[in-house]
Amino acid sequence: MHRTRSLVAGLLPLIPGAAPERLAVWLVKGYVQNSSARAPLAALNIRQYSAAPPPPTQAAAEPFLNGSSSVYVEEMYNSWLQDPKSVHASWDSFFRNASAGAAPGQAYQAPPSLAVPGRHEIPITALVPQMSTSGVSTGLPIDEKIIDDHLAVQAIIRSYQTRGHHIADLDPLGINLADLDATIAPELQLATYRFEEKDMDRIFKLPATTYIGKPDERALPLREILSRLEAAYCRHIGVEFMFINSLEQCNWIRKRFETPGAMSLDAEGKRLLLARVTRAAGFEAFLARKWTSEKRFGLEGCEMLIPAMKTIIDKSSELGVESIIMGMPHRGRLNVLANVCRKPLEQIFAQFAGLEAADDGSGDVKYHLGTYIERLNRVTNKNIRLAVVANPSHLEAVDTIVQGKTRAEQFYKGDSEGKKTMSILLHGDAAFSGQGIVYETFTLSDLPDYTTRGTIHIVANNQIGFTTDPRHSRSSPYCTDVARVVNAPIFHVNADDPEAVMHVCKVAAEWRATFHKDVVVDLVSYRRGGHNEIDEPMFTQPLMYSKIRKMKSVMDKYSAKLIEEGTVTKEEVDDVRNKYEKICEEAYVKAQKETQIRYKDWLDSPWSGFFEGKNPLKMGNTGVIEETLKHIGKRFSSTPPNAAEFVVHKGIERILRARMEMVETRTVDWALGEAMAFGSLLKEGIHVRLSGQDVERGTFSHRHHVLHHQTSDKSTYKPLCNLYPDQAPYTVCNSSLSEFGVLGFELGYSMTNPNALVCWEAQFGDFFNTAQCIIDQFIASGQSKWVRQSGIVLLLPHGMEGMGPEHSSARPERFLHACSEDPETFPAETEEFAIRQLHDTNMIVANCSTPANYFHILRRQIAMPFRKPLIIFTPKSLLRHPEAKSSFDDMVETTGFKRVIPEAGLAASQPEAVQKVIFCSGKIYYELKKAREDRGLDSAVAITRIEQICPFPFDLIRDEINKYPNAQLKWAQEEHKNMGVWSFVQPRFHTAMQGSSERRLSYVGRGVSASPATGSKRQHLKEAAQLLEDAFAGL
Ligand SMILES: Cc1ncc(C[n+]2csc(CCOP(=O)(O)OP(=O)(O)O)c2C)c(N)n1
Ligand SMILES: [Mg+2]
Repeated sequence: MHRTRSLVAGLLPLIPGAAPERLAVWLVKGYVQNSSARAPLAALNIRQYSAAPPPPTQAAAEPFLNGSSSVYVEEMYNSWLQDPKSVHASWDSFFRNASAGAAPGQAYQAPPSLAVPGRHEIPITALVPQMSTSGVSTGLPIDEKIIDDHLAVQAIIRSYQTRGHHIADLDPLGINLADLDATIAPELQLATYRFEEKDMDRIFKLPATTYIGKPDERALPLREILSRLEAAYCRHIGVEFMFINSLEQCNWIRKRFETPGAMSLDAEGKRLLLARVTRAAGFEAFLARKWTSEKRFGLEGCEMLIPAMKTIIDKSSELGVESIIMGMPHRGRLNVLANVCRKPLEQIFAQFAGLEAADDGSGDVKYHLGTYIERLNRVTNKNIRLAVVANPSHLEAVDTIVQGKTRAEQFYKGDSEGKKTMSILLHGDAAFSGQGIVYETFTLSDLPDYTTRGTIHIVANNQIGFTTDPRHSRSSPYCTDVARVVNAPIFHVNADDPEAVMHVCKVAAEWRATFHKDVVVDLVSYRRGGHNEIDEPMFTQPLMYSKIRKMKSVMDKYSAKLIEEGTVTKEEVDDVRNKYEKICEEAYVKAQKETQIRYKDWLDSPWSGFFEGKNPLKMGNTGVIEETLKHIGKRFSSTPPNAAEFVVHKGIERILRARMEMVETRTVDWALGEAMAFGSLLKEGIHVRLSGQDVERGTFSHRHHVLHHQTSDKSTYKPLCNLYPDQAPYTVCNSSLSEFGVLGFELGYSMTNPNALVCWEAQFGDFFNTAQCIIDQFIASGQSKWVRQSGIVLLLPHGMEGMGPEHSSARPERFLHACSEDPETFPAETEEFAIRQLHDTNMIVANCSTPANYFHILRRQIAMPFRKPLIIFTPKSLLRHPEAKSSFDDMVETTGFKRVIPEAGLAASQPEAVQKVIFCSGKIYYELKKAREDRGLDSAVAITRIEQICPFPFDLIRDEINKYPNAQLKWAQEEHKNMGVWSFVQPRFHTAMQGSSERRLSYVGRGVSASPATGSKRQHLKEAAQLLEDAFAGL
């Protein structure tokens, strides 16, 4: 392994290869030929450099002969030989002088420069040793090798910066390679450059692209250059940054790793560091002793995670951050809560006691719970708020939730640059490279409405994922490569070198504060035990674990080092350790007195003041005064105030006119109803955020919340932002093409402020299932597991309209299956029936058939005294259906959301005569209604719509059934029988009928199917017609 670094030790003699003829060879030849009479070649003596600074000389190589100019010069020279006039006069003069025997440096005289030489700029003349300083013409030729060698040194410096991390000593075990690659890049190999041992003491000018020189050093011996590059890039830190396409940022990083002494830590810093490692190790040791076989996903082998996080927090706090939101997986989580957040130890220990919970809900395992703590940062003496967001087992799923929550906090605090609130995301090595959501998280990191202005990522890289080796778990060299996509610098560090870890963490925090971009710290470490405390790692990694068993802990190694260098005494080390153990023991005793655990103590997003003083069963009004509807309607239908300059698309003008006509006739369609819901909330000071793919226009081109100037780029107008001067802000944002990431983001956003309506819309409802994890793990079960509420709204376009298997159904059955309502229990009928149902459910699922009802249900999200996720199946064809319109009468003050819209036509006036009641939900209503009319069955058939599917309106359905004592009861749906709402409503109808065996609800609609919809339009129409036939059959 003949690497350049071997030169430092001067061990490897070089066999110089034949130097290819390049780099202004002509010039050397010319000089030799023409100057031999006046100065012997030997006088050049270019190979006899010494470590001493070269004597100043003016007889120098030409300063412009650097870099890649040699080929150019050669070409120019050849041209000049043929015709001296073919080149510029200055070149002509130069070549004449050179040919006439002018000395190097004399052939061309640059015009005097007014600029002071840069820090690294020294005249190249200073680097050519032993040349005459006297007179104009020494007659010596410039030596090609001087130039070549300087270029080679520049290349070496660049190679270290670019590729040095590949050969850094990153693995504490010394058996793996953090980049999974044992080869050494040619540019880091000695053979690539033509230096010999004796070149080691030659002096080379330092280019402006390096900071290895001290302030007064503009040139260094090669040996020192290599040694400093080694120290900066190839010891325990591997810096990956040269892919960043900003010179400023690259220089910023170079400076922080190359500057001599940059990584040194003072004695106080070392003692603090040791104390932190001691606590991290002490915590795990204490748990291991007290609960030997309990799963805790210990941090042993990567204890440096704790001081790393603390350093980032200290530094960020120093730089002005007041709130940090963190997301992390299982590994070391308890330690983070104890030692980073300083959650009371007795609360953590009580989790091991198997106590009953004092609050409702099913709870979660201890290494998933969140926390929120406000405390004094002792290093900076400033207050800091720390939140660890609760998460499921699903690795990395919490990432964008943390980002959304962070973004929301920044937004509500007016922290538009992210100076006060930031996020830290922790990752395991296998999960970071394996989970696609990580990529989605990075992709959001710089989008205007999603950026958190820089996240610090820390990878607890123990070089294993459960039982799988990295070489089987990723195809990229490093587990962190995904971060390169956003030009985030990546600092790999050997986690057994605490001081190196400190350095990269400080730099990471400074980076984030300076550039507000993501950065990654890769803590290359190991896992001392199995995947968890009861797992046997020797089954699968015998050699790795034989080595691990022999490893001393980082705490032992570091304390020994500090004792040896005299920074601390053994007594001090023991003292810190014993004191922490005593703290743990005392907390243990306290924990044993606890009789219950309280999940509320583990809440990551407390909504202080939101619940206090509220009647949990009192709903606010959702209707609004007509004046408000009118005002919003008009504004929403108007062109921008500067309409004369703002060119609106003709089609939009038509849409706006149609909207205005509706307002004038006191009517709303879907888009207007939605705008009125949003607008009225904005008027009440409620921030509304609508996010998702193409939501600004709306997938079906019905919304148009952002108008685009047709002749001026990026000039837009948002009517809903211009309703009232004192309204709340309205955010409408097209997202990246992600569901998992963006839905998670919006859920996190909704966790921050209960007084905001946060909506995520899927392009077509079906696509929600790529975000299934967010629905299952957070939306459906979040409150039950973590006593945490969210009022997020999911808008899922749904409806069978012949668009094929994937653009038809938003799969209502999937959501209903996850609803926690008991199908067999008719809730107690009190005055608060409806709101108590809402209070008790885990989610609300609705399919509204009128704009008014859509308006009310959106507003109800805020009118409720608590928060629940709302899933709404939204229409496609109904957006423009002439009948799917509502009157202001259904939206004014006295009105509200209708859980059920009963039959209101002819059939309702003579209910005894009704032969059939068809219950349905959503757009099928309009088709059934038309078919009934076509068949002249208006008085024979009642059609009743269920608008809120869950919680199920048991009371209203019972009343509706009882109203038609002689009618058959049908459920009609357009989704296939094994899909849609049928299997949810069937047992509930039975319960609503209170077990009556005389009446039975039967199904009308498509049969079962594996695919949600046919791909054939013809088949679709056939099925739709058949459905209507079946619905009215027998009458
Ligand atoms: C999405 C997901 N898939 C699978 C698992 C099961 N699982 C739990 S931990 C683990 C290994 C994780 O390895 P790594 O990310 O390196 O973290 P480590 O446990 O090594 O700290 C796996 C596969 C999971 N929790 N989440
Ligand atoms: Mg791992």
